[in-house]
Amino acid sequence: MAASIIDGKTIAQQIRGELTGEIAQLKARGVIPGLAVVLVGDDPASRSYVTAKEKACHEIGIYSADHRLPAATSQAELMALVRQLNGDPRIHGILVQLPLPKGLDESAVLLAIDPDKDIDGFHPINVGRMVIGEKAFLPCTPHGVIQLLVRSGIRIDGAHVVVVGRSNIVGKPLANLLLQKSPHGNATVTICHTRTKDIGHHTRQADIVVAAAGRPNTVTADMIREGAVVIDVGVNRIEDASKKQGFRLVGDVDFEAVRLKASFITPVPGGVGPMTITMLLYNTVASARRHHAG
Ligand code: L34
Repeated sequence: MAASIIDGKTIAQQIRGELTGEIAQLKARGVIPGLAVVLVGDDPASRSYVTAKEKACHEIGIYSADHRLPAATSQAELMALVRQLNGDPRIHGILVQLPLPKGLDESAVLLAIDPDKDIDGFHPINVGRMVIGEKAFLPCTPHGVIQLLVRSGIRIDGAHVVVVGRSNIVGKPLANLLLQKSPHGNATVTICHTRTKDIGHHTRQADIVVAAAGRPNTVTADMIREGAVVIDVGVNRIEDASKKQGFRLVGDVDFEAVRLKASFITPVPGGVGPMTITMLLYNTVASARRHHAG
């Protein structure tokens, strides 16, 4: 079987279209959703993601406040900025792009963000709320993966999903969302990681495989059951002198071989990446609405 390609750009565009109406309603009440974007240091990939996020805000009518700080920024300076943004009424969402440069304490920064402005869903309060199934900001990449599945007509309820990767940003929260007792959950979830003995043994049982390991070729064709759904969260830069930027992007999945066996597969680029950005817009709009409820 040759897989259908799940087009993340098209689905992202569809959701952005839905948000446009909500933003118009907020604006009619004098509310402009506002996102503060904080980037510390000059990691090229982070810089490109942050730029794409700001552009997406601009296109849809979300106010974005750009804060680009040098890698030498101190913990105290960064904490002071977060506190200032916590108190800024124009700002409904605070995004501190990860990873932070060495020497900065990531968890202290995430803890300093007002949970009601934590549109990444990384504050322990929101992580905890998500785990027990309470209303919370859902982390953007996991939420984007779920939307890709749901909007492609792929049934999560009752499916066996194998998540490869256990990061705090993707693997752990995604596994949690998938097993929630909810219409977009109810999956049987297995999590594999670097210490798993035989990852293929697990992935071959899966109806849906999510690759979120951060390493090219982590999921190869021999690891996939015929007809399985494969979601590739990886975004890896591979040196390539034939490209004008000097690199090309690959995911964690051996795409060309796996697409011949899977029923659905996401490409890289153009799969999960655009959804991550879209769910950030979604959370920012939701936060603006909550801040101005009633
Ligand atoms: N705080 N840090 C915070 N929140 C996040 O949600 C993220 N993440 C991850 C890294 N750090 C973060 C992102 O924004 C990963 N990530 C992200 C966002 C966008 C894209 C990829 C990763 C993306 O747009 N990918 C495009 C290709 C981009 C390119 O050309 O370089 C794609 O089509 O996959």
